[in-house]
Amino acid sequence: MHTFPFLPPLLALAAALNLPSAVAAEAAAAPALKTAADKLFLVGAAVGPGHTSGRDKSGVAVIEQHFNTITPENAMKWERIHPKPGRYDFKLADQLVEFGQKRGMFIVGHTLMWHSQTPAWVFEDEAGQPISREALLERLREHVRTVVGRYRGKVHGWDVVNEAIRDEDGTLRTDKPWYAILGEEGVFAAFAAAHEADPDAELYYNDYSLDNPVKRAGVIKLAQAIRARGLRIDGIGSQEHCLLHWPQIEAVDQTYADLKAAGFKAMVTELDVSVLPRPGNYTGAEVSRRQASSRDMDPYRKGLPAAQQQALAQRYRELFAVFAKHHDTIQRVTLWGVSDADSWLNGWPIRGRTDYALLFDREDRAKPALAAAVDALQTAQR
Ligand code: 9MR
Repeated sequence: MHTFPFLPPLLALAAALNLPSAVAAEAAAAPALKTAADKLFLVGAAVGPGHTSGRDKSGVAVIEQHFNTITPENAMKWERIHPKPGRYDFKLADQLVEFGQKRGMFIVGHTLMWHSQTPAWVFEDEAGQPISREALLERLREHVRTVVGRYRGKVHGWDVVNEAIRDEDGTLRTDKPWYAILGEEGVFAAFAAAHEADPDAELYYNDYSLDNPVKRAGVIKLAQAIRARGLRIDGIGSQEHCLLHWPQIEAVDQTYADLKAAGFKAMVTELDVSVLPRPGNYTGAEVSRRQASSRDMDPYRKGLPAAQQQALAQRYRELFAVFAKHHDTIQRVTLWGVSDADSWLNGWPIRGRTDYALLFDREDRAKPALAAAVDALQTAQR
């Protein structure tokens, strides 16, 4: 049984007995996540148009209270920001940057080069034929220069390249057009163009399932190749899309030890913990993999039972304890969404489910997982 050091004894007892009102009180009593982490790393969330427009008032209040960094969940992806040849749409990205600037936040740009959410026209010439290598390189450079250049001095760090490495063997995804046509040169070109467009911005390579040693080795090798080219790369983003029991916490610990040993800073870029059953061997975050909905795969539509709520809190506690242990390497921890209502896990790998993956519930109330995360951070600094 864990303790609740910041609670008065009666509340702590009630919380330990798992009384619903006490659970809520425990969550409400938790100090801000960013305060608990302020000597360790930045903490943030992926945000969407509901937040940046101000429509989601309680979501904005959570962001202001708990986070000091934001990442656009979708607003800067190629298909959103550059939907047609020669046509950019900066509306939502501008709104996000303004939202972060007003609040003095560290703003992360996500993402410049990804095999997903990139329109088909990018890989075709004007006649609809496969584009030449030189023309694709130029198109990539133009995109990176335009997007990074627009936010020069405002976006502080970029996920330059996202998910270029295969899970199975840690090699480049040469089945995807970016890498089939350009190979590693495309990755180098993206980093070079981003640095030219904003020499002060931090630049990251971002991927999921780094807790898989084969994939981690492939990611580190690619980051080393970027560095060996003399290009700027500040760190490696480790997404951390977790389940309650995957990956094992030892593997998470090893990930940051290995990134440090390889000489890279780390960012935890897309943290969440799904509590729902997973079909087959679905781990990671391959967005193209989905399957049809089914009621037995969606067991908590009416609410999360107390035992699962506590298991989730315990999982967040152990994750934040490991992140705190590696605070000399980890510069930032970003959750992939603000409240459970926002989470992409409600729609992946099965559509239309009710997941509970984040630190705030569907009404933007703090969950026991928040108190557990805060407690882990405080305990690590005692
Ligand atoms: O959470 C994002 C979801 O809203 C989008 O539909 C999806 C496709 O663009 O991308 C999700 O975010 C992904 C992130 O950009 C990269 N890593 C995996 C994330 C979850 O799929």
